[in-house]
Amino acid sequence: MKLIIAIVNNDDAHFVNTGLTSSGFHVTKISSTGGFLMNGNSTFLLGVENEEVDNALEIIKTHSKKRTQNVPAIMPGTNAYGTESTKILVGGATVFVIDVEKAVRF
Ligand code: 2BA
Repeated sequence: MKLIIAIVNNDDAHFVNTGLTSSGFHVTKISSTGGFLMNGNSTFLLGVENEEVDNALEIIKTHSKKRTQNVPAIMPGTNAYGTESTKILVGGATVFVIDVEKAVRF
């Protein structure tokens, strides 16, 4: 068994959630915050059988869009933010797949 941890943009979270649950995956969705932009995002936890990992990843990939986001530019040589903004590419999803030693439900 594997634990999939998928960090997804909030705008995609509903579609990822629906895609996974309608395909029979058991999902826990946690409200989370990115450390860089400090924007809200959604972290999904899924315990899945090994042979279902690729199927789950494909669903997450399908519903997680790449997008550009405007962020304030930092003034050169200072820690201050300027009035200029710059664009960065965010997403689709950031995913980790971890071996599960044991899974129990009481
Ligand atoms: P944030 O940390 O808020 O990062 C948002 C976006 O800012 C990132 O998009 C990336 O484009 C950029 N970014 C992040 N850290 C940066 C840095 N040190 N220098 C320059 N640009 C930086 P994504 O890569 O798509 O990440 C989206 C969210 O996924 C992240 O939000 C964070 O919550 C999570 N994440 C990404 N990589 C992670 C990792 N290795 N470990 C844990 N969480 C991660």
